[in-house]
Amino acid sequence: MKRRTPLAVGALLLSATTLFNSNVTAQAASTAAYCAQFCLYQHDEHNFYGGEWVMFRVNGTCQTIDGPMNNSASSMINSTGRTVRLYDSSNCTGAVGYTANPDSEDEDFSNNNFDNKASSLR
Ligand SMILES: [Ca+2]
Ligand SMILES: [Ca+2]
Repeated sequence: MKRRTPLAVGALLLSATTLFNSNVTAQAASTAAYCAQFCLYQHDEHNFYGGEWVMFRVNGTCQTIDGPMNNSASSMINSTGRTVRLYDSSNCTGAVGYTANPDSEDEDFSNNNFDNKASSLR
């Protein structure tokens, strides 16, 4: 019976590692699904794990995208009932570069020719 103890400990450690990894994955998925407003993600496929993500409260006014997300957004989730427009320039000037429909999501801005460009939104 004593000879089996190390194996049992090893199995326990393996289980703990597996549990931890699955927790991280579950947390990432649930946080992405949890976007209650309008969220921008630095990478494709809403992959904020290792990248930035920012949630905006869309209220009809222009909001500047600051910090590392400026010119870096690659995907979005729009959980609002509003149309959200993204602009390449700051202060919502110039042409609308991307239009997010109400209650929609987009895993990749590349096919919209708007990857890593958003600097403001309304
Ligand atoms: Ca990006
Ligand atoms: Ca820009």
